[in-house]
Amino acid sequence: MEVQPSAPQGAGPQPTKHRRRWIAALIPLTALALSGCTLPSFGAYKSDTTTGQETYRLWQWFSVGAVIIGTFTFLLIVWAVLRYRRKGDTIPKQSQYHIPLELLYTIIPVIIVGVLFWGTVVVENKVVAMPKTNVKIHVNAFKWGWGFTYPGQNAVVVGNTTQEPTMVMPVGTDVAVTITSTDVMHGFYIPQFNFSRYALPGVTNEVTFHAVKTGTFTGQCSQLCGLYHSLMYFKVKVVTVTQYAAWLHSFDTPAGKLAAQAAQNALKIQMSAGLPVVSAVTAGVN
Ligand SMILES: [Cu+2]
Repeated sequence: MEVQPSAPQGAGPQPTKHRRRWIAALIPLTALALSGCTLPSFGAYKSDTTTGQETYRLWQWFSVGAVIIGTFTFLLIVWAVLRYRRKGDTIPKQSQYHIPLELLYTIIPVIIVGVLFWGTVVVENKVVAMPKTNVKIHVNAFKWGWGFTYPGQNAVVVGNTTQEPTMVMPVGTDVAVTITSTDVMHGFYIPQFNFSRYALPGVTNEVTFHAVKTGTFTGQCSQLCGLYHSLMYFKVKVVTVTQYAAWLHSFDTPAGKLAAQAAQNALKIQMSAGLPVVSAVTAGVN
């Protein structure tokens, strides 16, 4: 490889001090832009349920607050670094017992924490509210799958590691969901609902979903529960109220009842097997 003789000192154009500063400022900004800061979602799902959207808005406000406070702190650090960067400079004037300043930097963070706390409490209260409704779904997790039953109805949906079950629910309606587990801790997680809740043995967790649009969403177990945890997927299908009624009625026909019974039996076998059962039945029109 041919080695180019280096240019004599001072021959080429030297970057000005000004330009060097610009380059130094652009490096962190480029890193910030390239690191994928998605706006205005800040990386969260907008969500398709009313409470999920509340959570999303809370996340947005928290993120905006974090950006403002982070920028302010960053600028203060940069200012201090540049202002006192020269070696040999004497230590800047030290302010001790500056009461107004000390009060300011104590009170402002307390107010910030108070606002974050207040916003969280307001949204959490909405998320855990259980308005009265006739539409109910019971979710049961087990090693390694999900069973969805509809109290007062014949509908049963069961799935396992090789066959994702689909939880069908109506749009624009409060749907009361109870969550349990047969064996160990699982996590009932629907990313696009901004929702996750433990499925616990011996404990019944409750939540109400109010979906704002129809569609099919992916759900999965969010707790490392054992060997086939990574295969514990399910689907959530939000349909119109009419489609939901028709789907429920499909289990009331003799054929539907048989399918539901088969699904119930499959559910029992799966729960007692503790191993993935390939031949599980997913009943109903999914
Ligand atoms: Cu699990």
